[in-house]
Amino acid sequence: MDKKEQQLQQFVRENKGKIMTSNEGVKVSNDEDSLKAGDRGPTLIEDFLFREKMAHFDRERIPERVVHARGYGAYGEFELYESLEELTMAKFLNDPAVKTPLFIRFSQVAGSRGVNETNRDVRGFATKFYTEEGNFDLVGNNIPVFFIQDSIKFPDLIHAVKPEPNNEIPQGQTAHDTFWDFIANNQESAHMAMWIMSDRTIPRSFRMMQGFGVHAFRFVNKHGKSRFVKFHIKPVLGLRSLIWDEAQKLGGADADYHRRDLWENIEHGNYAEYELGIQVLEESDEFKFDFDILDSTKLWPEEDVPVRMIGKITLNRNVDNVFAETEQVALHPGNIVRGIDFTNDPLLQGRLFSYSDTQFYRVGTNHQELPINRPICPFHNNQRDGASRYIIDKDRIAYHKNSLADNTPYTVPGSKGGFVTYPSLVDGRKMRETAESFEDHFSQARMFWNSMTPVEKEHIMQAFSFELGKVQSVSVRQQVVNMLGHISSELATVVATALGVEVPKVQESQVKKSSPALSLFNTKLSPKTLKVGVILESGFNGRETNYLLEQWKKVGLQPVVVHDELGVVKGTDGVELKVDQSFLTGSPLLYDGLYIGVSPNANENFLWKTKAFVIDTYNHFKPIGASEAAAPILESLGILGKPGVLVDQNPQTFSKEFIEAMTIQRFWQRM
Ligand code: HDE
Repeated sequence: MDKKEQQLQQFVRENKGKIMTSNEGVKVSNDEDSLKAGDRGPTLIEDFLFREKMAHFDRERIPERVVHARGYGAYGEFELYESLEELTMAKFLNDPAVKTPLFIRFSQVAGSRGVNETNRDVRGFATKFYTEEGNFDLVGNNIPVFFIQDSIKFPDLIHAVKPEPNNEIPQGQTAHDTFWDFIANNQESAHMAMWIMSDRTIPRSFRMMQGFGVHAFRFVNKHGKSRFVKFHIKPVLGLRSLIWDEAQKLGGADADYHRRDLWENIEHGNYAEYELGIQVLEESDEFKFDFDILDSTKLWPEEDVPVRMIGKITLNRNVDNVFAETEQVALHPGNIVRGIDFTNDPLLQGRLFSYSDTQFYRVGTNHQELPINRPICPFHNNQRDGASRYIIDKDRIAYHKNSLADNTPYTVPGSKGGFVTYPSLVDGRKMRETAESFEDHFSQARMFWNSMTPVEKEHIMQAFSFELGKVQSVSVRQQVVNMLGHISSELATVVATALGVEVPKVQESQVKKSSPALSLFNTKLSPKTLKVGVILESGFNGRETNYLLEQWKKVGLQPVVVHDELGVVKGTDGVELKVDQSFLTGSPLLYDGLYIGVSPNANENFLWKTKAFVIDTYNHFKPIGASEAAAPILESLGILGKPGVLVDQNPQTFSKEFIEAMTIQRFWQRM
């Protein structure tokens, strides 16, 4: 048990097998009838048990986060590969022997707490490291850049993306007028607009997406030397995304798709693993780039500033109570520890105010005392009182400086571990202006476009055409397309044609550079934890199917047996398999690939449903495997021999080929 878990255990309560009492400790004899005057009479206000229960219920909800309302979290740990002493004093980055407990909350930005989880949206990727020197929160996203450059515009951006105020439509979607009106009229969003129209915003799993700290931070070492740093988190399973048609339909098949994926995999011991990486820039290199390194609408290309992997993150424990832990967790980019510091990035500076301010309002004055938020190191100061104060400070002295308590709690200088702000030079007139170096909005958007494979480009063009096709204002459509013209004429032309607006006559960016690291298709993939729907009819080939399932499980694939009824399905050779999902409770959307052990002689209804599953899987470019007996079914659908469609003529070779096909996952040649 790590230190955080030990701390949490003090607050965990189990109610099973216990006597029911009120919160004041009075034993309850009846929790079904309120106290009434006669058995048909009115309820009496004297009923303190009723009043307590109902009044508490009435206050069960706290205000949801104004953004990132829907989220899901888990605990884990961070292990450092080697000491980073030369870069930072942060103790958790100095000693590879120390395992740092952490909590990560993944989230969606736009929707309310109940929104469908596969909507196109940026995902929050927010980590609280419980270090020995206090909490360090890396509150990032799954995209390395942001819409705006100055945080004063954040309320405007969010007003534009949220459901429109007159009819509260649409929920958790960017496909509406006000959002695209904002983008067209705030062109620093151009780069981010490209990212959000890519498949990054419809990830396959929280376990298969990247995280980015976005801003430039600082590392400061014990000699007081500072360097700029950006944080990256890369998933061990590689990057995978859904496709748009799947994402939309999954909203109906399983609105909890992502939390279920994370929760189930952690429950099954398939821990989510990532590597933490850093890009480091010497202070002397601050002005060596053709963009401003403090501008959060720009990334530092990995080919120019390599990402150094510094440690491993493992998520290995689900929460006990989503409200107490995931809903009450108070993440804040201002939570830093010695050895890490802020930069002047104007987007970061505004966030430093917003997060603690929102936590004070949302969770309360003493939110830092809650079990999920407490640091694992001792904490003492002269802050006192406030709503729902939990700690009982028994000292008489609550001021600094004092003589009555020997001037304690005492402060400590930097040399003894006290936090000391890096003394960066600040010199300038007060003004409300954007730096000239922040003014190029299209070069990196173009670089992103150049870095995409043809399939990714196709998806981006479709996404723009879909989203803008939902926009009612022709003028807004035209304005966005005009903006796209600065990025790529090809993109603007395709989208303009789809929308029936004019092809813009603007000069496209001349940037030729591309950054291969930006493509979703350049990561090493693993078949681990992918799901295979296995449709079996009664009398399926028992020995062969058992063999295949075993081989697949060995590499970490997760077969899901599908039949027309739940219970068990009986095959030859005395093999009986538990049915995990029926045609009714399952869906081809929920599997990453399909295997059919069904013969053309199966009853018509069964065949019909099998075919429906095959067609969907095929249309989503996913692998399809079939027993030899099932081959005629594929033939009748005209897909036999197509890419990623495999027939089992020899179980040994077939099982391997199917695993390879699952690893590849999408057979775009079918497009
Ligand atoms: Fe946030 N953001 N944000 N944001 N953000 C919040 O804080 C804000 C920004 C991010 O799982 C809020 O606790 C401003 C960038 C995540 O609990 C709020 C600006 C990035 C989460 C807030 C930004 C993020 C939030 C709402 C403009 C990526 C969820 C509730 C500068 C680097 C954290 C809350 C969780 C949440 C403000 C922009 C990531 C209102 C003012 C850039 C992952 O304080």
